[in-house]
Amino acid sequence: MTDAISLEELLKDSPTNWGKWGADDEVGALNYLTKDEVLRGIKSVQQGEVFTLQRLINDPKGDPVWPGRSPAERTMILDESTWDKDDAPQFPGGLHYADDKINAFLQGSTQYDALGHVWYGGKLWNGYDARTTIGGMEKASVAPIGERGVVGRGILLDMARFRGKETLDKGETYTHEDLVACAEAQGTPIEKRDILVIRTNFLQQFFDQGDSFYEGFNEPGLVYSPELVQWFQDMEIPNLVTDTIANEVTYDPNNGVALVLHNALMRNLGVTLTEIADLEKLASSCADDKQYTFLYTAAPLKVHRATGSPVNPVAIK
Ligand code: UVW
Repeated sequence: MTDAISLEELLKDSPTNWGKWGADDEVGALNYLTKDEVLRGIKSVQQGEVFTLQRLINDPKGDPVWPGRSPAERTMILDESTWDKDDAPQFPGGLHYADDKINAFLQGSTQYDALGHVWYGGKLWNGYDARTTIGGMEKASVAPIGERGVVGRGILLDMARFRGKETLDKGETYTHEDLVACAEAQGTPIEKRDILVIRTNFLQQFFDQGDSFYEGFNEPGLVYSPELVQWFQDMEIPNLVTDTIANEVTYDPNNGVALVLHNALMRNLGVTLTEIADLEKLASSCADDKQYTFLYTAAPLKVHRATGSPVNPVAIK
């Protein structure tokens, strides 16, 4: 522990949406994605071009994960060699087949965080008691997000290109004002209820640097300010998607606190977080044709009481 200010103190005047969508709500700001928002997203489709935003699980080049997590392990259970053995399962007609399983952190690849994934002060999203996390998320697990699905207008904010860099640097920050300026420079302003999809290309450094990537781990990203939180609230942002492991600067340079926005945005406002997205193909296409908006669709796996789940979001331009 450091002597950094506590999240409770730092965020004591920060807005919350607890109770706004009812005492039982588990999907938070996704409630902003009404039918009209789905239709607004569909209106942004102009070319019929499809981009999948998930990183390969078990990438031969490595899987970037939050420190302390490990990449998925895939184990082959059945393959043709199974039938070299006398005790192989026999099926009428001579059927053979392949089966495998993975042992994976549910947040070990492109993923949705459950709204209850982080907390402080003993309370999760919507005021649920943190003890409801024990042994599995009784409240605000990822399953209700999977059940609902996420569909709306997405807007790519290519912060790396905007800053003229191949990748943002370790610990580099940007604010909501930078997002607005990036959108203006790209020629398409951010609208209320847009799903923000922010590119830093920071994980390129994981592939370039190998294990030394984790030395002094401090990802670039959005940095907390009361004005930024109010902007998310006023803009009714439902979902923040990035290509980093944890969507925000890991340690706030102003106070040293870890993952402030996970708390100010997700725990307090109910903004869903999508992490480790692969935005490279989408971003090159947007840079080529200058169309930065698209229909964004995603649904994490419905895993009972889980804190998060892998996802393969689809953007359609
Ligand atoms: C943590 O909350 C620690 O990580 P993430 O949001 O990346 O799953």
